[in-house]
Amino acid sequence: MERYYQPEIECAPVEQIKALQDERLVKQVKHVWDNVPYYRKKMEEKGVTPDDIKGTKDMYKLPFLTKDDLRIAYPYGLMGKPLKECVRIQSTSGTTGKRVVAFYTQHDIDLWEDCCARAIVAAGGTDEDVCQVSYGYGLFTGGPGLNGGSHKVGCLTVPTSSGNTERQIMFIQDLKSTILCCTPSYAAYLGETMKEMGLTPDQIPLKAGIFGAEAWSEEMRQDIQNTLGIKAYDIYGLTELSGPGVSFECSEQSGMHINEDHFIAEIIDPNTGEVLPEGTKGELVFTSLTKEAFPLLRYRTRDICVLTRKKCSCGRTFIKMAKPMGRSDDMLIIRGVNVFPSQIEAVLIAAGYPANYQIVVDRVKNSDTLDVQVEMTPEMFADNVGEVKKRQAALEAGLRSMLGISAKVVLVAPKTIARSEGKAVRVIDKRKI
Ligand code: DLL
Repeated sequence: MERYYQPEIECAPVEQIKALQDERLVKQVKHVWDNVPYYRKKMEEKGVTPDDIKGTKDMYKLPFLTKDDLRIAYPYGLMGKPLKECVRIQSTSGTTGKRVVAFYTQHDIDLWEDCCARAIVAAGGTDEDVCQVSYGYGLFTGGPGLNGGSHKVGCLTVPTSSGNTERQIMFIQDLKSTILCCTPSYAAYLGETMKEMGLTPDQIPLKAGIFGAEAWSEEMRQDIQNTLGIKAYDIYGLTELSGPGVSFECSEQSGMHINEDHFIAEIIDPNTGEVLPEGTKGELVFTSLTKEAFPLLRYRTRDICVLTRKKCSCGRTFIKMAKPMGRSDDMLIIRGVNVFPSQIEAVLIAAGYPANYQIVVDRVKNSDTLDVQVEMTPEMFADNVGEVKKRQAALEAGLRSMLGISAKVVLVAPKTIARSEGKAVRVIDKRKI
């Protein structure tokens, strides 16, 4: 039987959710206008005032916010509350450019943890569960967010944070952890290690996993589910909007319900900014309706995605987003063709390879090259050279048919490619270096 953390809103009639969004948007625009001079100026430049925003139908009038705005306004320029009322910051890893620092009031944290609690309950979590949180704790939102959600559900929370794989497995076994929260790449690594230790899925007490923070394919989900003997649920979020729990998967495991009482989602054409109809692929844009300290209106995530409001068998009425296919800034343009790492991953896993691979892009004599290094399983590694060559050719054919361009496949020995404890680094683009 499906269970909910806050059924009154998670399963509310769509009209009720939309009316709530209208009401909250009007309030939030006023809050931002009154308290965030940076955004007010953007509105003034566009000739918009809070009086023009009567509900979500007027959203399109509001200016977008981008990552560049966040950089310019760093660190305090987008705050909606005085520092005195804030109790926490979280921050992105800042691998490209300046870090994003997001601020929270106690109220913001409370609502964020509710969102994470909804995700845990949707994955079958109850106060009988032992929830091991193996996302990083600290500035990264993964650990603190799921930790708070787990408390709210009443699970016994095991805050292992990421890394120290042996200890993770010891706790899973000794404390009989039933729910695992971490990145999908770390879940795959934990699964691989347990398999090597001779543990079969029925000897692993886990029953569910809540995996997100990076793009992962449907094939990778199957792989993790089989190795760990669990149901693997996707969870999405970003620091700018609070962290994990902006959207989460239910028992249908076919896309993530967006917490629409807290966020409005739009899909736009990344080139023109035009709002696209439901069901069309484009860039995901979010407006936070309830955030006090860091209220972002029409924030461009750069994630490429599709929204659908088909009836869901779980009973939730929140709109669903498909798995993001990667970020528009993750998208590689190789010989003029758009390539997402997730497409490559899908081909590899469907052909029976583990999700341990690295994509190397370079430019040789003015032409782009695409090399995919893929780890073999120990069984494949034991094959003779002729067999390995055949496998290589088969993968190259599979990639050509998926991507429309050729790629060179290099099969490497098991354990050659570095494992990740957090977000995996899949692409090395030497053209930019
Ligand atoms: O990754 C928050 C999070 C933590 C989400 C734990 C889920 C679980 P950031 O570090 O700010 O926040 O990175 C946000 O990660 O814009 C997406 O590109 C990507 N991302 C997050 N979740 C997913 C997902 C956290 N389920 C960026 N699928 C986002 C694909 C995801 N990409």
